Formats: sequence, C-alpha cells, structure tokens
Amino acid sequence: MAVRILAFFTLMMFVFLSGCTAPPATNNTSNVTNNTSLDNSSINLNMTNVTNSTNQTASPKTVVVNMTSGGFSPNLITINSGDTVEFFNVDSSQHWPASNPHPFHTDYPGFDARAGINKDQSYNFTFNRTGRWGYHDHLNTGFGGTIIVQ
Ligand SMILES: [Cu+2]
Repeated sequence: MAVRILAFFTLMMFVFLSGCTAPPATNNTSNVTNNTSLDNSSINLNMTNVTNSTNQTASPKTVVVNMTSGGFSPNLITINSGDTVEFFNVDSSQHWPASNPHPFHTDYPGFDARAGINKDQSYNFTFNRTGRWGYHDHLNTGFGGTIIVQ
C-alpha cells in the first residue's frame, strides 16, 4: 500500500512539474520567432534606402543659371558630378560665361562659352570634375559666380 501511494505521489509530481515547465518553453519559441521577423523588416528598409540613393546619383540633371543685367543668378550653386549647367541669357546685352581666371580661363579647361551669348540663347556645360569652380562674365568681368561640384 505504501509503495502504491509513493508511486502515485511521484506520478503527480511528474505531471505537476511537466505542467509548469511546458508553457514557458512555448513562449520562448514564439519570442524567438517575433525577433526574427523584426530583423527581416529592418533589413528590407535598409535595402530600400540604398536603392533610392543609387537612383538619385544615377540621373544627371540640368540646372539653369540666368545671365542678367546685374550678373549671374543664382551666383552660387551646388551640383553633382555629371550635371549640366545651362547659362541662359535673359538680358538684352551679350554675356560670356567662362572659368576663372580672366583672361586665360584655365582653372577648368573647356568651361568657356568662347563667344558672347545673345538674349534668349544659352550656353550649356557639363561638369565632370568635383571641386569649387569660380567663373566670370568675360565681357563684364565684375560679374562672377561659383559652382560647387560634389
Ligand atoms: Cu575672361
């Protein structure tokens, strides 16, 4: 009789202990699953950002600088390498954008309209070299500007 009571007691202890330990094991498993899915969404967001910044640098753009009776407007711009600047003459007088220094235009060889630009005409130049490029109006040397190429 004492053996049967002991056996019953032992059996009940086993059921009790296994009943206590089983639920936490299940919770741990679901926590691990949740953490994994959070990591995946973080990785996906980062990949989306990389794709967007690649697209922005891959498409060159054209930025307009007006040549007015009072000089270049705007006279300071920042562009990306590969972008084009369109110098558009809105003035009745001719203007001639060219790299500094006057009169040799040697800081950025090639950046030189080589002639006066008439009203409603433009001179386009594509900047492929990074740096801070000063320029002036070869016909009105008091007018100047800066193009930062990054
Ligand atoms: Cu000049």
